[in-house]
Amino acid sequence: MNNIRILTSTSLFDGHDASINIMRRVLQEQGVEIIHFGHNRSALEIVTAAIEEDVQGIAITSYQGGHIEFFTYVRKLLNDAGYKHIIIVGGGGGTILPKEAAALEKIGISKIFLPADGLRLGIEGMIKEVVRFCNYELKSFPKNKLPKLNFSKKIDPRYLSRAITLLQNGPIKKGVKKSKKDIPVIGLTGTGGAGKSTVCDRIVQYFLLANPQKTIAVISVDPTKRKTGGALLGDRIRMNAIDHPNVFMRSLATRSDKNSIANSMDAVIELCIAAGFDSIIIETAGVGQNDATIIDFVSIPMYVMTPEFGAPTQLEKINMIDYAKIIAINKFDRTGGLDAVRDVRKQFRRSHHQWSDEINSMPIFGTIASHFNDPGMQAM
Ligand code: B12
Repeated sequence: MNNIRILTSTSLFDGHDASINIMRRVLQEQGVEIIHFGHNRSALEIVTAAIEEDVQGIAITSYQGGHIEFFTYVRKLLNDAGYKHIIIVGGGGGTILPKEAAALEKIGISKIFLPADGLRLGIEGMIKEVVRFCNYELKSFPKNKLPKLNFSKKIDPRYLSRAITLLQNGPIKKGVKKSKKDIPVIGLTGTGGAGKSTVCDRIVQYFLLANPQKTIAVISVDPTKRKTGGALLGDRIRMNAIDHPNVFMRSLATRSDKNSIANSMDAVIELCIAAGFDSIIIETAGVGQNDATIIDFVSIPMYVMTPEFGAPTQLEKINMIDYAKIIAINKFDRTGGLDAVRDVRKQFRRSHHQWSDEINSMPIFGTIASHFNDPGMQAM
């Protein structure tokens, strides 16, 4: 089987996400990398994400009644951008009539799954059919042959996203040219669930406010499941600021259960620099006390943690405290937030040997990234 990546979402104005959540879990069990986009997403958002993520397929559920217009518009936007190859499948239970499903299949939607298909095939059977549709290899685009991009992106994401795919799927090429350009590369790492993606989203938001002309690439890594080979690439769902012409975002699976970064990380960074981005953020998969892999790839290592790290002695074991240039104690409003900031500042001062510096001058910030205008995030 090829490395299959599928974007899953519900349609615009549709909160019925139970069905797509079931389907994406079964897809992941079949070894597929899922970029889950949640619910209530516009056709343009879905198409932009599908192009940046370079997926083979998109699975959409639509229960809101506008399925003919919605699926048709997604197909049109993809075709206009040169992405006729992306498979679209969907479902919407009894809200989509068999004759409407047939009409959609005529305009290039590969399959609309009706309740009758569920009865005939079962969920696993339907998912096997989706995997069969999407099991094809992505090859490099003929040079400069794509149609003009019909939506605004300062840097055309299409060649870059395909180059990243080829890097991840092929043998790792050491030959990606090292750039001489020196741009800030932020490495965001930290424990799973600490809120790295939300912190990342805020950094992008503030970056765009402070540098309206500058571009930024965000590469988010999530773990590949050892048991199935599938992955839930769920960071995109947390990112609101990326819906912007100056931002490119790509989710990557580790493709190994031993790493917190993707197999092709350094080459992906070089590709983003060569594409002309002014800055890059790499977000790793969740890490434990030991993992500081990211520091070899970035110029500004950042660590995101929560106040629940246990006794202060636990801090002495965390490798990233020795290397981080900035630390966010996120979800700072939880019990023990202030104590956590003090303890981490002390540990930071010890491990960086900054004995003569004022404890409050350590770059440790209590943040609540999910809050609008959070003073901790702004200070950071
Ligand atoms: C569960 C449900 C809800 C839950 C949603 C929970 C959630 N988080 O998803 C709640 C209670 C919140 C809800 C709310 C509403 N709902 Co509602 N809801 C349903 C219900 C009962 C089931 C939908 C469902 O998830 N089915 C489970 C899936 C797995 O099965 P299925 O739909 O039969 O799909 C089959 C195939 O199509 C296929 N399939 C489906 N999708 C996909 C995708 C892929 C990739 C594949 C391979 C296969 C596949 O798999 C199934 C196998 O047989 C339907 C009625 C019904 N009985 O279908 C109404 C229904 C969809 N809801 C309806 C409405 C009106 C609403 C509300 C607007 C009500 C209101 N006034 O507030 C709100 C809107 C909420 C919102 N924000 O969008 C209407 C829509 C009418 C329309 N479009 O004309 C329906 C049809 C009920 C009705 N008869 O009036 N709803």
